[in-house]
Parts: sequence; C-alpha cells; structure tokens
Amino acid sequence: MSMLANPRRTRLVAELVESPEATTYETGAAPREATRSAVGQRDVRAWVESVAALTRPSEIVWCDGSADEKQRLIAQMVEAGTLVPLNPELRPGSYLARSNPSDVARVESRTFICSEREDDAGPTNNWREPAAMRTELQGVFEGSMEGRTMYVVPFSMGPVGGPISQVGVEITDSPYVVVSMHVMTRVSPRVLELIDGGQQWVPAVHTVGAPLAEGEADVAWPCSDTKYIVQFPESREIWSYGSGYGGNALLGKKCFALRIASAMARDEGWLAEHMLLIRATSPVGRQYHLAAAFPSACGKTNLAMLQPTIPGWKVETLGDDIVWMRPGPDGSLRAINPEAGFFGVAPGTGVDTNPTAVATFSHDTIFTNVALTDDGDVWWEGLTPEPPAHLVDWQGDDWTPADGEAGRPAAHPNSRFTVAAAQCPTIADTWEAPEGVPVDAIIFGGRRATNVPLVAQSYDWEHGVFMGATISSERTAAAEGALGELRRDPFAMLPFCGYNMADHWAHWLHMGEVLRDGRRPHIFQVNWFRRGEDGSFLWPGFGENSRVVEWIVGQVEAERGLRPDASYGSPVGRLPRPGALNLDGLDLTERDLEALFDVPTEPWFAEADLTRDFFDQFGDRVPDQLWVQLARLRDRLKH
Ligand code: OXD
Ligand code: MN
Repeated sequence: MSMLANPRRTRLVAELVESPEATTYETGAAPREATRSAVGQRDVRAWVESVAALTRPSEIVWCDGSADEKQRLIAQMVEAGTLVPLNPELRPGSYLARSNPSDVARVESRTFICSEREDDAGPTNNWREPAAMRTELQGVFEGSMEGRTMYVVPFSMGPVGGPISQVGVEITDSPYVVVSMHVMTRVSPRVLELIDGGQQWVPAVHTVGAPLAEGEADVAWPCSDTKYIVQFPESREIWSYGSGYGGNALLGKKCFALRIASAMARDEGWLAEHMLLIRATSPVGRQYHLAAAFPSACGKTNLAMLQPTIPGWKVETLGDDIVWMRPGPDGSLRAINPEAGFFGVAPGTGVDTNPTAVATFSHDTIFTNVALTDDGDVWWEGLTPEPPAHLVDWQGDDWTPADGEAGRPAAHPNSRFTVAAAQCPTIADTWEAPEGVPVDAIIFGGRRATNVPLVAQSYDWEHGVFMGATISSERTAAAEGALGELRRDPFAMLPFCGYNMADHWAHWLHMGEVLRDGRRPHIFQVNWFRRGEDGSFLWPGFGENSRVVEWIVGQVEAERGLRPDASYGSPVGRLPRPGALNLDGLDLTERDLEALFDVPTEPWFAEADLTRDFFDQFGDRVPDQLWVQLARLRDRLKH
C-alpha cells in the first residue's frame, strides 16, 4: 500500500505538515488496560507439578541462587565434561563450555509470538495461533526431561522487590542454564515470597529436548535439532525447546526482558528496550544518563564501557544490553538494567578495543565457544593483535594461525563471556538503585556506510521516534556505490519486540506525552560507521566516541538553558555547529569532517522512498505522526 492510498492519512499528513503545533491527532494504537485477565495469579507449585507431569523428569530441584548451589552444579558439569576448568593462575574461577556446533546462536526462524490476533504480532514476527501452538508444544514437551533433573529457578529482573523490577520462574533441565541464570539474573527464594504475596510473575519453561533413556550416557552439550522459542504475550508465558544456548535458553534475557516485557510495558505504560545504559560525568562534575539502542554487532558493549579520550570526562556502566524505563513521579524517565550480568560477544573484544571488558572477565567467568590456549586460558579473534602459535579451537580441534588465514576462526563468531556486572571496573555505584536513574538522552545507532551523519539531534520527541523507527544498516559497503540494501532494525528491536512493531512506535509517541516537558529525554542518532570514498571508516570510533557523548551532553545542557545551543538545522536533524565537536588531538581532515556530516539530497530522497516502503508493510498501524515526520523530512530536503 502506498502512503497516498489512505485518504485519512493523506489529510492528516497535509494538515500536520502545515501546522506543526497540532497535538490532537490519533496514534496507531492506544495504550491498553493495565491488567490482562489472561494472566491471573498462577500458583507456582501447581505449575511446577503440571510441567513435571508433562515432561517427566527423574527429580525436581528448587534452586536458591546460593554460592554453594553454583559450585555444586559447576563441579557436576566439570565431571560431565560440559565445563572445562581454566588455569586458576591465569583465569581464576573460570570455565570453558563448548556447545554442540549446531547450537551456537539465537534461532529467529524458530522464535514465535503467539498473540491472540495475528495483527498484534505484526509483519516482522513469526506468528502462530496460540491454541494450535499449545497443542504442538504439549507434543514436543511430553517426556522431554526424562532421565534428567528439572531445576526450578525463581529469579528477579532488576533488584528483588524494586518498583521497576519483575519476577519470573524458569524451569530448566540444563545445569549450564541454572549457573548462567545465577550470573545474569538475581536468583533468590525471596522471589517466591513476592509471588506468594501476590506479585505477577512470568512462567518460563525450558528443556534442551534430549531425554535420556534408562542407562543412556549423556553428552557434554545435549540439545535437539528441533527448536521452539515461544512467547505468549497475553498470558506472559515462555516455552523454549531444543537449545541450550544464550538467548534461546536463558529465558530472563531476550524472551522475558524484551519480548514479554515489551508487551507488559505497552499495557502498563513503561518501556522495555534493547539498550545499553551509561552515566557520563562532565569535567565540572555534572552527571547525565544516556540509554542507547544499537542493532547486534554495532559495538554496544564498547560504548557501555567507553573509556573517554577527552580530558576530564568519565563514563560509567549501568547496563550493556537491556533497559527498562518507567515515568517517575517527577515526570522524568527512570531506568534500570534488569540484568545482573553481561552475556557479551567475545570476538572483537580486546585489550586495545575494550580494556574494561577484558578486566571484567579476568576471573569468575564462563566462556562459551571460545578457543583454549595451551596454558589453559582463553583466546578469540581480536583479544590480542597476534594469535598464539597453537590453540584448541571452539570445537575442540587443534588450531594454528594458518587455519585462521585459511578462514577457520579459532573462536565461534558468536562465542560469549558470561560474567557478573559487579565485576566491571567501571560499574556505576547506582547500577542497582531499585528506583532507577533519570534518563537524559536516548541514542539510536545503526551501521551505515552512507547518508547518516556521525551524530544528529532530533527536532523533538516525534522526530526522535522517527529516528528510532528508521534505524538501519547497510548490507553492502558504500565503496560499492549505490545505497545498498538497507536492513531495517527499528529501535534495534526487530527480533525482540513481543508485539506489532508499529504499535511499539505508537507506544513511544504516547510515552512522550506522558513525560514532563523539561524532564523528557532528548533523542539523538549516531553512526560510527560512515565510510569515505576509498571505503575506509571516516571516524576512529571506540574511546573517541566520547567526543560525540560530550556534544550530546552539551545539547542536553543547552535544552536546559545551561549553555548556548551548539547546533544548526539540517534536513535530518540538528548537527554540531562548525567547531562545536571537540576534535582536539584527532587526526581528521576537513574533508573527512565534511563527509562525516554530509547530507546528500538525492540519496536522502531515495532513502525516504525506502522508508515509505518499509512503513507500508505495517499498513494502517503506522502512527500518523511518523508519516508526518517523513513528509517533513522530504520538505526539508527540498529547501
Ligand atoms: C544479543 C543480541 O545477544 O542482541 O545481545 O543478539
Ligand atoms: Mn542484545
């Protein structure tokens, strides 16, 4: 459907372009009732019994999150060959796990959003009718834990009992999952007390899908070729089958904290987002909190652990992947990191690129699918500039640098470290504040070789939502010429939004109305990945990104009347005035700087057409305000 096919939309767009102050227009979807009858108050024990009756484990263990429990499970996994202890001198308290080579990443093609109505899942999610999916799941889960122990893991996302926190219970037959949940969430019997006291909770069932017949020996990494990662957003349930890996199996993370929580947040008036969270302190000691959304593989952990290169600035870490935000009583947006650990991508995380991460996982870390050195330590591509002369690769085979040159990496590209956030040397002292921290700026970033400037400030909240809705990455390098194919990842939530993406935009627009003027965060867009004519990156990135943070913070201060505005208007947003971006000590030519902020007209018209096509996928659910933003972009490009 084209934008002009809808007369109501066309009229609204025309009116609003002419009168930008108008505020009475409709959004694509209204926020819903706070409580959904489908959830009710489930009884944990009855639920555990019903899952046990279905899956038939040989025993049931209720977990308490204690250090003893963790040590016991680790010892058991070392015995079973699931974990390899690392050299305690080099990497104390740390272990290596090697997964089955078929079980190494999230499986989006097998991830389902089973909302009552297909439209509520939207065109970017795999939808299945809930009753049919329940019948299918009954079949696959039946007897799936035979010969295994079923662990019951009560966990909190966010500090236990905190006003922004939520609780859940994961049932799993994987000790690796239990130990990882210890690191990534708060596992505690206090969660059961909260549930007994009436708190809503999310039931999450996980099995590796590999029942053991009597006397059958186990393998180091049991899993199944059949996989299901299923979310029921209305009844807030998660069912995961067949994988033991990361986001498929640690159900507090993507399944709960993003897919289910985003649906809760829509219904209850808050936000569950795929964002990092940092605190920047300026040289005069003013503190600002920034939340930033980037698609996977855009250097999120590096920004979360940024080491500023500019004097006087300090950046501290609160979270690296997920942020929950709620309007506070003062009209500000308060944010927590609902997780307790980092499940970070290892390759590319190195002593030069992210020394903070390297210090974080120097001890008490579980590594998965990285390479093992001859002295019992870990290695992966990018940890050090030069690889060791010999390694055992992620599949347990011998490896030398010649294999690397032949295109066989030592570590799997999605290999991970799982480590407590408290171990991070730059963790902010407020990272566990139950009431959260006030967000001052929200940043959207993509990986764009062309068009998108290094940094731009949105004109207002609605323009900022438009920036979030249009985040994209290019499949091909700019050096190849044309705009390339854009991969859209709105709000970096494409695989993680538990409901219709267009309703998510409407929800953001609604949240902008709830937040108080003067306390509402300001929205920015960044792009560290723009390339020059020769195909090389124009911006050095990493620690130098602190220069962009400095400008963003300066603009927040300008909005609050603390300093003059240091921007000028461009078709795509407010850009730093000449001289406003601190480039002291950087080896950047005038030409590079110009290229970093160039907003080429024709390619941007072409991009606007692609945005129209992208929005059209969502039909009438796209909020009118976003069509208005697209029309305004075109208008600004004309002038
Ligand atoms: C992740 C991801 O694992 O975004 O954090 O894929
Ligand atoms: Mn992520």
